[in-house]
Amino acid sequence: MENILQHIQSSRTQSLAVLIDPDKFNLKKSSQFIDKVNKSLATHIFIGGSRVEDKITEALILAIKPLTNLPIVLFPGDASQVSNQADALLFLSLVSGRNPEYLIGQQIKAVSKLRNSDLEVIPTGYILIEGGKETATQQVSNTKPLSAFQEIIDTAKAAELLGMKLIYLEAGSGAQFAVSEKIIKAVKDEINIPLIVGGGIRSKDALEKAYNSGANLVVIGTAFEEDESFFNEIKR
Ligand code: 1GP
Repeated sequence: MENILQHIQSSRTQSLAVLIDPDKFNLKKSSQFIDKVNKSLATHIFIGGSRVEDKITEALILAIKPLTNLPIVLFPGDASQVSNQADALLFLSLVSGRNPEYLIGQQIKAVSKLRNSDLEVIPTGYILIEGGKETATQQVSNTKPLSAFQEIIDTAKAAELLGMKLIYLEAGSGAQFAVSEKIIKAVKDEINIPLIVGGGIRSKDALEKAYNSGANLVVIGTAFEEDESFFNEIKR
């Protein structure tokens, strides 16, 4: 069977991940929320956040797993959020930053959980890009987002050359500005691996723009958290 990375790579249609932050999600609303996800264009459910209490992530996965056939992919802010109950893990390295803890430290801490797990582990170059306001990722990782055009492109290429299998361009959750079409296009032209784009995407138009610029997968969290009627805009 095709794994999750192969599917993102080979899929002719673009993918959409609904991001659930375990810290903000009300478990009692699981079935109502997941029902809307199932009826939307979403192809994946991503789970993760910058600050999440221990064990909440696993409880969330166990609650939603019986409610959907969509793959559940961990997008963890730190090693404590790694759970064998998911289908795959974005094994993120924050390559835009210069904080060793988020380049390699948390990854080492995750190994004891991964050694005997059957999670699909997807090495991902995670690039934080200036999105108009200070985001949780920035605060927690104590790193600065990139804004220089060539540096963003070179960072993505370096991550690919290091062997990363995905690049994630992140404007930050709730960003004021999503990653620009110009940046998405330029990175897409430079790399030969799939591209994920997220942060600050709040409309169907912005979603289309990201796809048309070359995103293979778009991640949306805040727009759904703030207003579930957004699901109606992106119905199957
Ligand atoms: C954040 O890229 C994701 O890590 C999604 O961002 O919450 O702004 O949609 P939003």
